[in-house]
Amino acid sequence: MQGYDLIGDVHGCGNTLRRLLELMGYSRQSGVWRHPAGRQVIFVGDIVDRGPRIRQALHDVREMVEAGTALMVLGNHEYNALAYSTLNPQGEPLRSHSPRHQRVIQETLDQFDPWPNEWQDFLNWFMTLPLALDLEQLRVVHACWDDQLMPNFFQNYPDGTMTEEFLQASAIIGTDEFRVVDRCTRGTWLRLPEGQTQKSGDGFVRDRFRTSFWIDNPRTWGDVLFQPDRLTPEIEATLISAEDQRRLSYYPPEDKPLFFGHYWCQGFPSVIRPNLACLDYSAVKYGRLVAYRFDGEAKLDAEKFVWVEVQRDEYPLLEELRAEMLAEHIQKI
Ligand SMILES: [Mn+2]
Repeated sequence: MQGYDLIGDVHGCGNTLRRLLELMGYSRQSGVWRHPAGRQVIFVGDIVDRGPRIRQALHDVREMVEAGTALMVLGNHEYNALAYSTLNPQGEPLRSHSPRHQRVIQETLDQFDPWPNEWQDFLNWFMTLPLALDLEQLRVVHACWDDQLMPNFFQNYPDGTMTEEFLQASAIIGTDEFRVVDRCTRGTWLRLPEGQTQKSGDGFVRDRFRTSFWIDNPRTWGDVLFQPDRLTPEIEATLISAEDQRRLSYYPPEDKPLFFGHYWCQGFPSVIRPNLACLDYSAVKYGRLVAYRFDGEAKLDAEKFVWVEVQRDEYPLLEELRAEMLAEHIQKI
């Protein structure tokens, strides 16, 4: 056991990712980032969308995975890209091309515009990545590990990856495949009262809120709320109904350490519970790109987080970025 370095949502912060790898002692040798002691990175997903260097980040991550210096699980953004780009038997995309969905993926599509074949190749590669990892000493998933769903899923899909049929079925609400993808990549959530919506910090209007999956006997919605935006005090005081209870999930304190991303945490990284750590600290919103350096401990320790702050250099002027891409493009031809 050489140790694992678990890295949170990158979202196209490609230079920041390189700074984090360097900070942890990784260096790039013949195109692949490696650790001298053979440590492995595990990415919790969401490499794509939002940030300025999606393509660079994807190349770095994929080269590591293919060389065996990293593992990765799918994030909701990679899953959404697959569903957006895959047609059902009726010839419609599994994820509709609505303005809202378009807005989420546009940055990725724009950055790959000069390299359409390459993007298709990355989509094919996403299909080879698992929805979750159940390793000897730890578990990894993008958003939520559900004890009710995962044993059955791994029994049917031992390597945790989707098949074409699974992907098709996962786009239909109510199927087992939908439930697994929804839990693993989006986590648990509850719907706001009929007709109510909330505008989140990222500018999207939502009719639901994200919930935690580790509170012992939660009583109110406020007890399980887990997202940067609070609800109104009245809504937070809503009692959890039996129906809500069915939609929530609980990860027991005696289970293996679980690492995940997804939740736009803010501030300095901390351990949620001795067997739970979220690694998403909003890198792409000028937050921190966070890693946890795991060495097999049964109790996670806040001292083992490392991070880099996302700096302005991750965001050059658009023209500079275009010039950079053009130069690289010319180099290739
Ligand atoms: Mn994310």
